[in-house]
Amino acid sequence: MDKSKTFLRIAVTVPYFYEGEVRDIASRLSDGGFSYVHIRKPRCSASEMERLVLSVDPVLRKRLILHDCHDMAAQWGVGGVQLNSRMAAGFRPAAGLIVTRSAHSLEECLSSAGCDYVTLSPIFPSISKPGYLPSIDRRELAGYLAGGDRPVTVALGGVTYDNEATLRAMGFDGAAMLADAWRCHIDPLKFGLQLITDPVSVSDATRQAVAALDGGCRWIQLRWKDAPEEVVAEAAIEIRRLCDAADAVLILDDHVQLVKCTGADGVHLGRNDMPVDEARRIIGPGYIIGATANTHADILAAARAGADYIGFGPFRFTTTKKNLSPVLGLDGYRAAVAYCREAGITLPIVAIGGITLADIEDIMHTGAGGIAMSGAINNAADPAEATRQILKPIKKALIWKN
Ligand code: TZP
Ligand code: MG
Repeated sequence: MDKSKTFLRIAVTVPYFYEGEVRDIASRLSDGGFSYVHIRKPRCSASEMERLVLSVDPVLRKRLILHDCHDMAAQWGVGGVQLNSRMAAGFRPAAGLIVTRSAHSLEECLSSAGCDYVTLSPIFPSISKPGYLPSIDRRELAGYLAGGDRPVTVALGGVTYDNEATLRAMGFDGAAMLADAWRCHIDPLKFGLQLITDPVSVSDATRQAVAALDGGCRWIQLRWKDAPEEVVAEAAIEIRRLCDAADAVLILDDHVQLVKCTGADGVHLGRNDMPVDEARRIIGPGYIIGATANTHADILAAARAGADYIGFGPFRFTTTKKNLSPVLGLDGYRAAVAYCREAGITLPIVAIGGITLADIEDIMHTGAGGIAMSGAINNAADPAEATRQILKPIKKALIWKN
């Protein structure tokens, strides 16, 4: 491997298997700019692994690196294997296999001479494991990376598309992403305002969506409690069409099983709905999952389970939702934002519950990433105009923040 030229971009799979994974792997390898995909499925069986690996096109399969089932690598036609220091001792790779090593210290990197590349982690606070923080001394790391006599070294842990340039500048030879390689990437400005529907009919649902989209909202949550599944599906398909025309995001409240068949971008789950990790395994990592939280413990649990944003509320009392949790007020948002910073949770906190135009500036000042609203838009005399007014302070705060 020519160290001076190649910057390796590597994707590490999510730890579970999901429908559509083969297509996702192929897209990362064919047009996603990734050199290799590491297949990391802790505690999987050899037959599960075989099914996944053999479903990948044989040409692309040459760029898969197995974290498990090493003995099968040559027979399955994959490109290589990833070993840890423990495994490396007795392992004799078949000729032609790429051999990579995992390391958690510079000493481990330096003892990995002879392998094709080594992944060093964690470099940044982990996204998939909140609280898993970097411990390698930055000065020693800089010295190591500047040195010539070391293996090709790829950063792992908290790596995102956004910090890839930083890693190049630090002297790394590559970047390995886990969460960021597979998740749905949404412009944070779209996440600024979520319109939550509160309809009595399909036409009412579409009317609410049309008004919010006209007003500039780019994120609709179809929420329709107590409606039969087929009626929610009908409304979702209509609103999907509207959202496509406006380049807007559509998520469904509760109905995990309708996400893929209606073409929605994801789902919002309350505290008594399907658990986030269970929904994640059903729809996979490329869809948005929002989770309702009322406490810091809820936020942490949602982040660990793989949520993409937190619907944190209620801000104040509202009649839109039954069985309301305790109200949080501005102090609740300040405390939650501080808690997330401390706990290494980077998910946007979306404020919800009884919010009006007059509250937005203050709420955004707490560090919240966005606002979710129902009544203040749907019940306004002119919902599109109300949306326009509401978006002004949100955009101002987000442009300043980003
Ligand atoms: N979850 C917490 S409060 C709420 C939901 C769905 C309702 C938000 O509606 P409104 O009318 O903006 O209070
Ligand atoms: Mg719900």
